[in-house]
Amino acid sequence: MPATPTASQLAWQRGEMYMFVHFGINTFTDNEWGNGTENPAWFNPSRLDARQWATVAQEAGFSGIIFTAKHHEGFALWPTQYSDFSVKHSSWEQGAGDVVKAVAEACREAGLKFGIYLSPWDRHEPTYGTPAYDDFYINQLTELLTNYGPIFEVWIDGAHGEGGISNYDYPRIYQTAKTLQPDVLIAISGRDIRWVGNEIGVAPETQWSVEETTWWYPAECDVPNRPGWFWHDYEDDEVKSLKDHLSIYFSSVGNNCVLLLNVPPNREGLLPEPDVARLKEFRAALDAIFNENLAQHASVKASEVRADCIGWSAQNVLDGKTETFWATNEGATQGWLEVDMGEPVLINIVELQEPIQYGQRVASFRLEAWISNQWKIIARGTTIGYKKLARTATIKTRRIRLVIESAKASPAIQTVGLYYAPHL
Ligand code: FUL
Repeated sequence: MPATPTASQLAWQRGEMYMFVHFGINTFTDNEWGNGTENPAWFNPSRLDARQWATVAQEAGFSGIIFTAKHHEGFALWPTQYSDFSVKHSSWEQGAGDVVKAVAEACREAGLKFGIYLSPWDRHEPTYGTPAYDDFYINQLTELLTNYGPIFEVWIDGAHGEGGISNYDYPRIYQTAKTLQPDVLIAISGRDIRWVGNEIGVAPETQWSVEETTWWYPAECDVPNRPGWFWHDYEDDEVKSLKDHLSIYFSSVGNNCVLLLNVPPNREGLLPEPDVARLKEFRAALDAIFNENLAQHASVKASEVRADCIGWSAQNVLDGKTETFWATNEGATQGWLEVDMGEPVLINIVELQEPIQYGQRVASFRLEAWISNQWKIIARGTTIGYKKLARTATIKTRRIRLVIESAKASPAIQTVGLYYAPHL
């Protein structure tokens, strides 16, 4: 059996974009990595409003939020019973507040998924580095996975700086998480979601969500919206540009990955205005580009159509549905699809999707356009997976052909979309 995603992995991938939220005592000390000697009283957002975070995320099209419940310095943003280094001893809400709870509730109200980042590296906890720390981490994880409703993703950072260790009891962490919440996905230092390998939002062109043929292990691109992960006032004018956002979207979501974009709340406890404004522009630009598949009324033909069952027609690639697609016969490793729009259309983006619920198959392809009475190659690519957004020169053409040159199993295509983005 080729590897296929679990139901949670599939839903996660289809969510495409999530918001990472780095917030904590570092927000008040201007650190990126705190050292664990901070005074909890310093954590004092003046008007923290997790609903504002959730509204901004939801309106920008993110499917969920992953929140730093605890970063490397060890300060817990919920009143953990296992340490005094938490919001319980902060000035905020006289120690009666719980940021994790506020974010979890705001996400639920906004229809967003809620996930947590729980740093294994803990520079405050006295047991760190001894076997007792494994219990401590499990205890905190258990609190988070028990008291805050469904958690879709636990982000277990591999960062461990000087004095940190890299080897925690990962099997136990994984077991505990899955026992408490069977649908949770464990990311980075976990088996469900892998780190793409950089923090710039650029996935290498070839992206297999399959490892060792039997293991579905899709990649996530985490990238900060500013130079740092935590808020610093001197970075208010270093927010990523719309051009950066679009380029990151194409090189992450458009390269078979999930995008995890970090937007850090400020000392008030609000997502800063420059980031909020930019996210609005980003949403508007995506809507303008992907509003309408320019091929939606085209007719589609194919090299072959799988014969063992009805319902694999080439035309399925235009119906916008995830459960219908074009399929080739068992044993095929190549094939082509031709989309005829009836009249010339201006395009510069070709969107391709495989029905990944049946695995990932295409290993190389080329795109051709009928220009000046002949087929011209307009793009070449390797993997497709959940989604490939191939950018082409701006061309006017009536017919586009996807030629699958090699595949690990008989190719199937769920979507062909044609778009034009003046911004690009
Ligand atoms: C890294 C951490 O060291 C950064 O502070 C940040 O949390 C990033 C998402 O992961 O490994």
